Amino acid sequence: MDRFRWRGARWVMVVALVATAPGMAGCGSSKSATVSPAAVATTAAADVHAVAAGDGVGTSTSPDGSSESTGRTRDYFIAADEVQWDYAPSGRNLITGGPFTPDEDVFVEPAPDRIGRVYKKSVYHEYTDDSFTKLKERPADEAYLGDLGPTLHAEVGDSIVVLFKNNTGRPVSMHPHGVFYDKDSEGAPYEDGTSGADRADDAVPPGGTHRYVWNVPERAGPGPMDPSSVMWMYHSHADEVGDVYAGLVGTIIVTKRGMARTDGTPIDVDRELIVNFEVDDENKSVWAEENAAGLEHEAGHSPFDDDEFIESNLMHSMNGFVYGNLPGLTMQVGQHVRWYLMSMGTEVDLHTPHWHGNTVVANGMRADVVGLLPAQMIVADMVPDDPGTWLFHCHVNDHLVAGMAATYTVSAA
Ligand SMILES: [Cu+2]
Repeated sequence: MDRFRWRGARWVMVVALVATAPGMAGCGSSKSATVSPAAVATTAAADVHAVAAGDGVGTSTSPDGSSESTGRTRDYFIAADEVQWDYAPSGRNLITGGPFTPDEDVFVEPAPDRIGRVYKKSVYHEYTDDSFTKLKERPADEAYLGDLGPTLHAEVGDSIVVLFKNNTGRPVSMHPHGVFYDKDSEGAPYEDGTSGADRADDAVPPGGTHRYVWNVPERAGPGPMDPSSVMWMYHSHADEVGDVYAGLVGTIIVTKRGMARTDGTPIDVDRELIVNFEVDDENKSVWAEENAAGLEHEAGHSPFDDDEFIESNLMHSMNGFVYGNLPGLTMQVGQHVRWYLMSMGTEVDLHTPHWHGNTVVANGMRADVVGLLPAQMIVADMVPDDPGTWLFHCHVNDHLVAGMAATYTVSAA
């Protein structure tokens, strides 16, 4: 276990060894690494600085933008915020180009006994600093992320430090997949024999803050058959089911050592796109009762006794959008596009994302459909050669007709 106890002096020593290995950058600079404007345009960039600055561990950037040494701490300021989320902000079915049909209105049309397409949700937002007073603006080319939280990037060897604030009225947490954490950074309450400070991460109370430290050893990075980066998710685990359906989900992208730009994105990828396929069961969100408050229903019954009401709250979404409302999946012919796909949910959440027009390589195999089960993640690389606006949808019939469809656009090079 010792080599995984990446704390204090031992962690610094590991970093120092890496930084001075043959072919790696030398030491000497203790100044903070800066994030280039290009980097800001492609990621929700962290405040990045070298681990153990002042201990002789430095960072440098090569002409192509790749970082030559690792061991950065990537600081993020993330809050859980309450929002009113619109699953179809255009008010139309942008796949058909027309108004919603009666069958589609089941999910999106508000009525005296139906919620419609706008729900109270909780989502992760990135802030500029620990005052949590200013949201970090999401670049226009990341608008497609929708209700997904900020994308956290890291290179193998780095640490991710999240100062988390809970601005919602419910206890929530941040539980990461894949990375290395101690018990005070797991973000999940269960009887694990811990106590005191080791439980402060489990469920951060309303108004509270917690500092999550997630290290990124080799086993959190790409394996032998993976491309230059892999994805992990993070999500709230205080009320595992209710929090995730409320919207508290985001992703972590880990790039192979030596393959990252300063902002952590892989140098061999031009465009990263992250899409979560999920039947958002708003009946099981922590806000379900509040969302249903004031609706008409049979005297003496809850609206949740009504099967048709239950059905109307199953939002077959991609990043929180239905019926083509997911915006901005854009790219150019010849670019190296990396799709990071994931799913959340329950037994209905078996999804088969399918691209029209172009193909991908996933798990080393050519495909235009890939498979996802709940909480599964898959990386698919595309070099589009066919310009146009193309359908990108779940191929499960029931999901497709319920709105799990979007388009992506390939422009000429
Ligand atoms: Cu599906």
